[in-house]
Order: sequence, then C-alpha cells, then structure tokens
Amino acid sequence: MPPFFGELETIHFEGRESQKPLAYRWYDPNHVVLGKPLSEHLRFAIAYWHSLAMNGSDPFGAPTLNRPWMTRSDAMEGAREKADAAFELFRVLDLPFYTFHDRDIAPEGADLKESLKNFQAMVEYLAKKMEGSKAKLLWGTANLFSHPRFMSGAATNPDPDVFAYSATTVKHCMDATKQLGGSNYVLWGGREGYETLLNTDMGRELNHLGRFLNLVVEYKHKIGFDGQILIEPKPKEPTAHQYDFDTATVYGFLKKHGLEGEVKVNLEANHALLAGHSFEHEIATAASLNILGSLDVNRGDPLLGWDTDQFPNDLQAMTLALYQVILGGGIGKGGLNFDAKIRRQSIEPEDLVHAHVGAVDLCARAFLNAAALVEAGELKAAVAERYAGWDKPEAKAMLDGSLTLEQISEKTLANGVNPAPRSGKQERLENLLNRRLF
Ligand SMILES: [Mn+2]
Repeated sequence: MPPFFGELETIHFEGRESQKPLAYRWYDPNHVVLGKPLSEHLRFAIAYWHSLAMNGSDPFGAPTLNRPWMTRSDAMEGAREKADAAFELFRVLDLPFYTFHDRDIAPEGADLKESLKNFQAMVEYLAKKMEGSKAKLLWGTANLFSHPRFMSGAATNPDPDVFAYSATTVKHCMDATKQLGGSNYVLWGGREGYETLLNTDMGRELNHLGRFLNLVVEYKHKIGFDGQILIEPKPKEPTAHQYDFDTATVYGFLKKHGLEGEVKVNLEANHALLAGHSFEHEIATAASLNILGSLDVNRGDPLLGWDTDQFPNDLQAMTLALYQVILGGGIGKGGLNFDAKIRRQSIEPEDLVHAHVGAVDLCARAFLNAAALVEAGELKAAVAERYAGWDKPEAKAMLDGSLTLEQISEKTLANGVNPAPRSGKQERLENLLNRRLF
C-alpha cells in the first residue's frame, strides 16, 4: 500500500522564521500561556467526514478529489483503507484528537443489524490503530441525516420506527465513543426541523426530541460515560427551519426538558453566521448560560447564505471568539474541531495538510493574541469601569430583592436621579484591539 500522503514528514513547530511550506509557525503545543500548554487550551481535532470521507461532489457536479483511499469496491476493505489514511493524516499533522460519525468510519449494511456489525468491526479497527498513534477521540456522533429514512428527521420523524432506529443507532454510537475513550458525544440535529407547517405538528416533534435527549442522558449515566453530551445548534440547512436554531433556543429547550445541567453546546462558527450571529456572540451566550462545551472552528462566506465550511483564516474574528472562550473559563473537555472542508478544486491529499496547518496556526496565533489581551487587562478594565455604578450599595439594593418597584420609584424621585449619557467608547476599544493584534 503506497502512503496516502506521499512521504510527508510529521509537521512540527519551527517558529515564525521557518521557510518550510509545511511547518507550524505559531502553534507550539508546549508553549505555556495562562498557566497551561497551548495544546491543552486548544485541543485540536481532525474531522473524519470532511477530510477522509468527502469526495468533492456538490449538487452541480461529480467528485473531483483525488482520494486514493476511496477506490475499493469492497465497502469494508474501503473503510479499513480510509482508517489507514486517517491515521496517516493524524501522524503527519501531529494533532491530539479526531472526530467521526458512525457512517464516516463504516459502511451502511443491508439492514440495521449489519450496519451495527460493520460499525463495531471498524470501532475495533480504530481501537487498534489508536494503540500505535497519539490521536485520541474528541467526540463521536451518529449520522442521522444522510440516508433517505431520515428525510423527515430522526427523533422528530413522524414515523416511530425512525425514532426507534435512531435511538438504537445512538445507543451503539455512545457505546463506541466510550470504548474509544471519547471526551464528548455530539448530537447535531441534521434534519430535526421541518419544511412546512402544513404537514408538521411542531409541538409534538419538539416533545419527541426532548424525550430522545433524556433517553441519551439516562443512558450516559447508566454506562458511566464521563464525557459531555453536546448539541450542535444550526438554524437552517438542510431543513428550512431547524429546531436547534442557536444557543439561546437550545438553552430554552434544555430548560423545558430539565436538561440544562446535563447537556452543553458544540458551537460552529459557520452555523452562528447562518443564525445571524457572530461566533463570539454564540460563545459568550453559551458561557453566560454555563453550557459552553466545544467548538467546530471553520468560517462561512458572508456573501453566501449557506454552510460553506471553509477552514478559518480570519485572525481578528478568531481572536474575538477565543477571547470569549478565555473569559468563559476555557473549553474544558471540549476542543477545537476542524469541521471544515477544502475547496472542490483543491484536489490533492496534500491540500488537506496545507488547510489544517494554516488553520492550526491561525487559531494558535488568535489564542496568543486573545491571551495577551486578557493579560494586558485593558478591555476588562474598560468593561469594569462601564459597570462601576453597580458597585454602589444603592444600586446593589435594586438587584438583591431588598427593594420593590414602588420603593425604587420613591427613592429615584426623592433623590432627583437624572442619568447623564456616557460614551460606550467603541471605536477607542476597536483601535486598542487593532493596535494589540500581532
Ligand atoms: Mn459542525
């Protein structure tokens, strides 16, 4: 078997002066910042689906990508060869984690039993590969959206058989994630949504989804899986209206079903954009609600209205996002997963390597910038000064329950309160940010 990634050497940190096309210039995994190594802050992961299982086809055209590991006629042989290529890529990139859907690693069988048998065989194969590799599993997930049986949803499908099929699939995917030492289990509601209310009972579907998620959480505790359960919000695509629209919507859903202490979010940059938010908005929202779980780092194209899943390359946007991660207490058991695909014209396996190296460096550089902003303390001081009025006892009394609305009114009138507008100093702070970026 020829090497799928040529004779590429393992990529290492070489510093900013390196002239090599493939070297980490910013990502020094051992560099200690804010009290721990960069590798522990960032926990980079390679996504099996975009990087190993995609062939470059799109709604308008045939596969374009040169993928020598996708040529076998026997599906299980092909799955093993794909895994061989995956671990070669992990070795070349020298990143700590990977992520997969069940269908990325093993082919669909003739029925559910055969599909699960294929899956379990490949889980054993991955377990063996992991013994000879540094790569660990950041999270596993189930693909409950590609096959036509899921066209009307998985947990929200009007057909209870699809609910049962999906529950069975998730049960086995959770088992596999635990077996492989995964840190998280993710649920992205690919088709949990609807196209038209003319054929949809939305209240019923949402309740079914709530029950499904409770089943997942109950099972997590039953098997002693100590990873996080994560929902990945997305507002639309493939369905017109997706139930897990954004972080705030997911939080309301978790509260309704009593799961706000059990389930967190896996936030994707491009999904935030599709919801009309910035990535940092979604991160700050999740952190404020104590449900920040993990990140899918990528970017969208602001000129396009769909999920382009490009590799991140905007330093300022990523710095602002990671600044909010730091303020929110870090990523914990989560990580930064490259849910990103190379463009259809980037046909060589080596293009995958360049994409990851650039994105890793971009994120590392953004994190170092964000950490420097935190350490300088100027932004934090500006925010503290803006809210300083709330440190006064009479202000605190309005929040701590000691004053009623009537009493606040009486005191306000008696004291002749007359607020003077103060500048929000936005441009000054934006200039500060731009001046500090390196
Ligand atoms: Mn994603």
